[in-house]
Amino acid sequence: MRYQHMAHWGMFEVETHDGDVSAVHPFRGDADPSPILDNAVGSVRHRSRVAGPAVRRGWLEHGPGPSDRRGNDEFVAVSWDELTELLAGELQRVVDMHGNRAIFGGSYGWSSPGRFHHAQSQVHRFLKMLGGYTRSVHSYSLGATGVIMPRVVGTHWKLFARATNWDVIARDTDLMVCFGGVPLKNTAVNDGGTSNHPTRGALDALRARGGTVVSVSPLHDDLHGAAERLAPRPGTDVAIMLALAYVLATEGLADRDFLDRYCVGYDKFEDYLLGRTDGIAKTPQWAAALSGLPAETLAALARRMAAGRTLITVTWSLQRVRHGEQAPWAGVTLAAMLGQIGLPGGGFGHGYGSMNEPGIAPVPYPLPTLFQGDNPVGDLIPVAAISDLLLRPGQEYDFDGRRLTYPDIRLVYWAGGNPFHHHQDLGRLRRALTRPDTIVVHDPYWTPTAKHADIVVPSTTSLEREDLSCTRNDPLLVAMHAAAPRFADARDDYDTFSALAHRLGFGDRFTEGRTARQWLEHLYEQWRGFVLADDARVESPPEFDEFWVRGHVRMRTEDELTLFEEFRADPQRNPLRTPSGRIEIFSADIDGFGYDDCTGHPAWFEPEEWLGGPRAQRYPLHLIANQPKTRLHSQLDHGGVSQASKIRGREPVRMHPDDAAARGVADGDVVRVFNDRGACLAGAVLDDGLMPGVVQLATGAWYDPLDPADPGSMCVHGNPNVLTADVGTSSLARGCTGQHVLVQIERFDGDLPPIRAYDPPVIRTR
Ligand code: PGD
Repeated sequence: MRYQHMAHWGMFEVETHDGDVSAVHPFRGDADPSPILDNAVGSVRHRSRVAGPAVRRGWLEHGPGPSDRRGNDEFVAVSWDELTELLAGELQRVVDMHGNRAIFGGSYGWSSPGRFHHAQSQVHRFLKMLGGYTRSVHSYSLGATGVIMPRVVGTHWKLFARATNWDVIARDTDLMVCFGGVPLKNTAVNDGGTSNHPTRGALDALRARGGTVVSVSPLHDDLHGAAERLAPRPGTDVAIMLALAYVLATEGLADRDFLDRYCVGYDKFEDYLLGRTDGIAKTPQWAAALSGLPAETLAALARRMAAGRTLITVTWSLQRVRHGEQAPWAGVTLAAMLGQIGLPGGGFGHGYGSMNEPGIAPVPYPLPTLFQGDNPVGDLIPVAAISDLLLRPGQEYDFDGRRLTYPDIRLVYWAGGNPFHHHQDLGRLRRALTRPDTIVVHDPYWTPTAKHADIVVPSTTSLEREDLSCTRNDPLLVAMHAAAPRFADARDDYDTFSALAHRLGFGDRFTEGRTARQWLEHLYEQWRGFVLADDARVESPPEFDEFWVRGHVRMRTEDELTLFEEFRADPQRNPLRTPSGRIEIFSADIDGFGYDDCTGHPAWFEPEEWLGGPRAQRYPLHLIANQPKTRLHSQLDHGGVSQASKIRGREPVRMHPDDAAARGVADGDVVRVFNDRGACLAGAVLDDGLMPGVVQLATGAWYDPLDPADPGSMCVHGNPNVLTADVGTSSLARGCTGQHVLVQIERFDGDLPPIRAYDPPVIRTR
């Protein structure tokens, strides 16, 4: 028997044996399925599963309150009735004594696909009905972009959802200049799932037609296959873009008509570019000194860009650094100077190679998502300010032109995310997590976040439940069939919240009288109405029962899409949603905020963590902490594909052979990666595809402190977020900056500590 299912990394069929996944078969319609599908084998009954409700002993015995025992205490197994009683009572206490704003329910994280059981939708809907919660805005993926791009081009999500299609690029682009490359490993993944992976094929088709791809990245494998590779010093892409813009401006290659008709503020930017405002002309020579790339190469590239149909792309990773607002802003500005925005195969793209979605044709229908309602509480934080929120109650801070105050948080509620994966400076996060009265975590696994909770709620994995899967850029609506029985005493998050809601007096409102299966039918029928009303639909969706047996329905897609083509065709009728209706190369609003770390036009700001600054004297290696290729984030780190990449159980750190030799490190050695914030062990992999001075350690190894009592303890497993700085991109967006950090590396000759990351904590019965 095979069961059809969906993961964030693709559609597949599952074979099971003894209640667990024994084999995985990719969907036949997928052109390039992801190898990480195999991580699902053995994942349902893995020893790291949370088998039943558990409460931290200190919390159970002493009641709610700040505690430094979190992450270093044993748990007590409780029944579901006890859990419901304790948790409902604690929520009520916090609401009565401190108000709903004392609950932090941001609960950031990817959880698993499926539109109904989506953990964030469930927790947010529940907390809204409870009276609201302090929320988080934007994402770790796109913290800077989410704030800067609406101010520059009036949107951020349309840049991906309505990106120029891969088919158009393969057909029309002459030159694709990719800042950050187009890393295929990231296109394995799509938030909500995907039925096809077209990126590899599209790039191959572009090259077969005679198009050229230029990859600007310190990592050779950020682009597969034939490409011109420019390896700059990390963090200098904006300087490179400015130098390219300088050549266009000074050699008469900028499209003045486009800049006049479709943009505002070019002249102010040009004053900066040419050095009229700060005395520094942003010449190729100037950028060469910063980036290490030859000035002639940059000048020649600029001229080639102006000579044909050119697409400039910027990966999301380039905005996950200090001053991350600048790279996408400078990229749009450069594309505007070429005058090809809105033309097939030309202009700007953001996120090709960051996730599967950009470049895939969108569907024109609303998705069958769970309506969450309004949040009666107005307090918010930018998502990556979690430690500041907990450590600085009452303190004011800047965000996107506003002055906000951190509320005093008493209860933290997390379902479907892993802050010990996603947040920076984990030592600081651990100190922050000592402050609240109560931390609640729903997760199928004993992640490090679950181990730091007071109340741990065992969730099912998506494989144990039925759901609907679809995303805004995939033609299929998919029936996700349950493949395995529920593990031990795990429950769907929906059932947990239903029980809590009943205990708190709003159960009927929360469930609307529906079982989970009835919710799926309800969401499907609503969605079916939209499709049936569309005369141009490609397929008529059948009634639910037939759909469920058939497995999927194909939707119409908007093919041949070019980003901003309507705006180009008629900027008066189709203005951008910016104050001017045009592309804001200069933003009077941002200028008016008076921030010194994000001014009115794109500019070069020297970061703290880069090889050209004073900090590199102490920590001379630039670590790129990017997305892993063997799993999604921290999910299924214990799976076979992820484990096969580890070196003596540690996450691999890639180093240039010269850097390794200078430290007496051989391939396969365990090394200590450190700076003044923390340290971790990792396994050395020598690779001359990295530029010297650059090392790479992916995120996602489960945090595993040598001494769980010590917040500053070394992670023995290789989580780079013990090293990264907990500092926002700028006063404007305060986005995550985890992608870059300076470190030193030495061979580790001590006794190798065991990996305990996947072991459950001590759990006693009463
Ligand atoms: P995941 O590992 O996906 O990481 O951070 P995120 O928190 O999303 O965590 C999801 C959790 O949900 C897992 O623990 C999983 O078990 C759980 N889960 C799955 N299904 C369910 C369910 O049905 N119910 C419940 N309750 N739980 C479920 C990702 C974040 O990390 C992102 S998006 C980015 S882009 C960032 N990138 C970087 C980076 O580039 N560099 C650094 N240094 N750090 C980063 N962190 C960010």
